Amino acid sequence: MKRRTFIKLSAIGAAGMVLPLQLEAQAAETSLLRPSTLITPNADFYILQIGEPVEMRAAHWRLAVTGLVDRPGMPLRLEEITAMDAVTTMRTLKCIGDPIGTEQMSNATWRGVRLRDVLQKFGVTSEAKVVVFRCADGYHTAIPLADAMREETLLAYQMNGEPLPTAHGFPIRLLNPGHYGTKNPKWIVNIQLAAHHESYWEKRGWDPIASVTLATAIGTPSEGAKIKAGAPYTVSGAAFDAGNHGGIKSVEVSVDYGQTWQEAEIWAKDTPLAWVLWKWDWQVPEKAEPVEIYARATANNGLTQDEIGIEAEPVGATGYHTVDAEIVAS
Ligand SMILES: Nc1nc2c(c(=O)[nH]1)N[C@H]1C(S)=C(S)[C@@H](COP(=O)(O)O)O[C@H]1N2
Ligand SMILES: [Mo]
Repeated sequence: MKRRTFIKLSAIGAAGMVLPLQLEAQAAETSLLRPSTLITPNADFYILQIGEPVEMRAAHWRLAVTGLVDRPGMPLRLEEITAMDAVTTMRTLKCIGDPIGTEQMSNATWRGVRLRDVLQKFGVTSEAKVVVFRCADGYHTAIPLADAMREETLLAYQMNGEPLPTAHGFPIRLLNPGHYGTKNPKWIVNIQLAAHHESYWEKRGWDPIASVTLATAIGTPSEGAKIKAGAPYTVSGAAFDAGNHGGIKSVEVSVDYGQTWQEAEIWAKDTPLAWVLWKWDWQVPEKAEPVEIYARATANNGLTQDEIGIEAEPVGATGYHTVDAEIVAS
């Protein structure tokens, strides 16, 4: 895992070495919020796809818009798309396959055009019900026409001020608000209006809707961390609902198995389509003992995360994130 800064020390066998190393790691970790920035740098943004990334050359790339359209036309060149009205906005992407609390969630500022502006150039017929995206790596996925027509649904060509990196779909990817990564295809080469389509991951049992659920991930401490007794410690992380429940209202932390909850401070936020970052300053008790840290989010529509979770497959994981840590004598 590329962004893990701390190597877990539990594997170290020589008893004499363990203590000093653990304390060093704990001291450093105390000052580190994870995620530490609202915007994930491109080099740290998670990457996920069915095969190898595809290197496409802008000069050769074309976007064909086909199927149930009123005015079939020439495929679009990249310059034609970048010449259109642009939108710059923050968006978090998250993988549907993630267990609660993992790192396949990142946030960037993207620039692109509204998908509906592109579709309207070709005219959508009344028989069209879905928009199918075919990608250069063989991936394909469809979204309902109503989602495609949302003002926030974008074809992005820039990420954090740079041309979309190859790994993230150069030259063009979809940003589909409210939906997991599966519905945000990269390396798009064809957009097809259709009556029906069975997408790559649906054929393999995953949810065709892929709507993001309310969730929180604890970034610090990480699993197995040693926390110094009697000292201040900052628990921190990210929460996200992709706007599906009105955005994140609050995040709470529990260090007593969910009996009592403390409100965390939301210290970074932007649009509901981006994650919020939160932290809670804990005065760690004197007693050395194992501790489980829980975090849960409440959305603006009043929904609070449930303790009982479900596995990621097929609709995305739910439940609190819990981290097992240990309070150690200082
Ligand atoms: N062309 C293509 N697009 C794709 C995929 C893929 O395999 N091929 N995987 C999807 C999945 S499952 C996720 S989680 C996101 C990840 O986007 P990222 O790699 O930019 O973080 O890409 C989505 N778009
Ligand atoms: Mo994913």
